[in-house]
Formats: sequence, C-alpha cells, structure tokens
Amino acid sequence: MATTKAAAAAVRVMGVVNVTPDSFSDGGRHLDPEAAAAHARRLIAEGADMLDIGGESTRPGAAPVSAAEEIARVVPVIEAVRAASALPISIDTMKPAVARAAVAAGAGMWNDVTALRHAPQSLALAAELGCEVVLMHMLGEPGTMQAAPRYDDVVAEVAEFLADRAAAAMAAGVRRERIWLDPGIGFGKHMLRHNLPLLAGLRRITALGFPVLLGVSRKSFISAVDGGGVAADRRLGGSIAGALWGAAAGVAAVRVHDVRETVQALRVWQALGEAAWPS
Ligand code: HH2
Repeated sequence: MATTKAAAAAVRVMGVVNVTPDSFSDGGRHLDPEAAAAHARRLIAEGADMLDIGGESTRPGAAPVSAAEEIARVVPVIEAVRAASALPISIDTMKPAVARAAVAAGAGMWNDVTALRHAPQSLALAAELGCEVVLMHMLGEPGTMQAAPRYDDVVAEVAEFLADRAAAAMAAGVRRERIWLDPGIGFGKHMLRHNLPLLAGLRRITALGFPVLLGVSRKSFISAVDGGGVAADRRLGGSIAGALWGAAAGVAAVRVHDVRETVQALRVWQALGEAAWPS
C-alpha cells in the first residue's frame, strides 16, 4: 500500500476549481464562493495534490472579465482553501493583477495559458512574486484560437515555443526550478489533426527537462474521437485515458475535473507497472 501511494504521488493530480459562470466543462456550478470552496474541499478529500483555481473561462466566446471581478471571484476561494489546508494552490489567470492578489492570498503557482505574454509586465511580475509558473502553449487568442489553427509540425512548433518561453522567463529572473510547461491541449489546435499528434509526441515536451502539466480532462477532442456530440460531463473515460497516456510519457501532473477517479486510475496503473517491472 505504501509503495503504491508513494508511486502514485509521482504523477500529481491538480484538481480544477472554476469560479466562473461559463466554463466549458462545469460552468456556473461553483460561481458562488461558498460553493467553490466546498468543491475545493471535496477535491482535496478525493486526493488532489494541488488545486487550480480560475475566475475566467478560456473557451472561445466566453465573456471577458475585469481584473477586479476576477479577483472578487477567486480570492475568497483561495483564502477559504488556505484556511482549511496547506495544499499547493495554483491561480489560473492571464492577468498580472489577479496573479498578484492570488499569491498574496496564498497561491504558490501562476498558471498562465498565455505563457506570460498577455501583459508586458507579466514576466517581471512572475520573477518578483517568486512563485512557480506554468507556461502553456496557445496559438492565437482565446476568443479566436479555434478559427483555423495551422502548423507544419505541431510537436516541433509547440516544443520550440515552450523552450523559448522558458528561456524568456529565466532571462526575466524566474528561477529554472520554478518553471512548468504545458502543451495546451485544445488551445489553438484542431480537434484531431493537432491534439492527437501532440499527445503522441508528448515525450518531446517532457524531454525539454521541465516538469510538464497536462490538461486533457473533458476536452472536446475526446468527444471527436468518441464519435462526436459527447457532452463535457460524459467524457470521463477519455479523460482518464489521456491522463494515463500523459503518465506514460512522463508528465509531472495532470489537470483534472474528476479527481477521485483519476487518482484511482493512476494508482492502479502505477501498481501494475511495479508488479510488471519490479525495481
Ligand atoms: N485548460 C483549461 C484552462 N486552463 N491551464 C493549463 N495549464 N492547461 C490546460 O489544459 C488548461 C488550463 C480549460 O479547462 P477548464 O478550466 O475546465 O475550462 P474553462 O477555460 O472554460 O474555464
């Protein structure tokens, strides 16, 4: 049991807490801070190793949110989680003002889907805050990213982008050991033509030498692979398949909505690996 537990911790599970009215995956369910804090506590009880708290949806067509509104959504939830637990908290935002307020409230990681490109001061602020940062690949802007994404070689282009952003962050003063990379599944990628080869080539991203965060949970490509028309909350099987695929490719953490089921899947996968190839 102890071995299985320790090994399962090798791939960390980041539970998603969306304090938004319109997230593609669970919009509106946890907009009230009390409901969001209760959801966060549930994910902790289910075995999350960290939480990713966000106050703005990144899906195309989502309503823009001011920094003040985003702060009003996420800070009470961060404070409530911090009061109840020492679990690492990530803030999912592209806005420097939100990142600053979230870190002041107790977040230790800035998850930025724009890889610190949204505002000119983002890189310097990440260095100043001294928190961990997730640099995610996205082609284009959230509003239009799915219009007509084009790549010659999606794996090579995503890897090159992430290596460049890591270099930019380090040049701005972010310490190397604080940097995470994320291929950005579903962000400016054609459902099957780009997401599948990118997942197939995930080892090229983990080989860059930074911890990799992977978000496949409930994403649209799962519905496309499964014949189409599968609602976001009916994509658990595909989400788990993606998490296990990421684990096999060496990712450090998976960003998921269904924590309990993912933790169990990773534990079984890990235990089988240990039984098959004892060290
Ligand atoms: N995916 C979403 C949001 N943030 N951050 C990282 N680093 N990687 C991801 O894959 C990622 C992310 C989209 O999922 P969700 O938060 O459920 O939806 P929405 O953006 O609509 O709130």
